Amino acid sequence: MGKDAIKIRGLYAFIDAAYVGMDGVEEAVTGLVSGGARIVQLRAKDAAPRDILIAARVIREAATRSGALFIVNDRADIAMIAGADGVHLGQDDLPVAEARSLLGPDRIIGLSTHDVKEAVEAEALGADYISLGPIFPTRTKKDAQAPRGLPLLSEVRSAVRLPIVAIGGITRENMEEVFKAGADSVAIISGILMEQDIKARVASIVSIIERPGAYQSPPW
Ligand code: 3NM
Repeated sequence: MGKDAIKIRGLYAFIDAAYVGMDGVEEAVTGLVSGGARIVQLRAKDAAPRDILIAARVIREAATRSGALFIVNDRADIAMIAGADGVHLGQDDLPVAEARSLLGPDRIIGLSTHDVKEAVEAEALGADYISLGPIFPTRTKKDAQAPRGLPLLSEVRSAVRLPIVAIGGITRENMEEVFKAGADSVAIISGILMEQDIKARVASIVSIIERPGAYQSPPW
């Protein structure tokens, strides 16, 4: 397991080019990390690889300055070249084993899952964490599957030991029930990036998550 996988908890924030544009990457990462985000993923589904690399280098610098983890979506090659802390793979991206042979034992590999079977497989394949979604309806992912709901999250919680990042339609207002259903981390894209003041929204989310006694250490 990548040595930093243990840090996959709390807010999992995104720099999604569909919301901020490739020109807005620097401002977005500054807002996220200055608001207190400890994990940032670059998601740029429609951008050219060389533009993704440029953005990744900008984020790498900002994340290093603030001590945040930096994960690249889909592209293990760009994650390596930019010196990211890890990659997040979809079910149709490079297999975990091949990504692991590129990234080595210490970098983090996350895998998107949508049901118990995929979650259990992800653990067997050596992923460091899984995402599970969409929990609620989302407009951010064009090809998102049907919403899974919180009962499935609890089922997956009982089936795997890996950190679970719940994703899809999560907001500051509903995240508490998502943690209670078993998530270690909540991924929030539109619920942060559509806000006028990204930094303030992140700070408000982080202050709720880190409120003393709000979330007990999970038993798993
Ligand atoms: N993956 P928002 S849902 C990127 O189900 C992504 O695997 C999903 O965006 C999955 O927070 C999703 O704006 C979009 O709903 C999440």
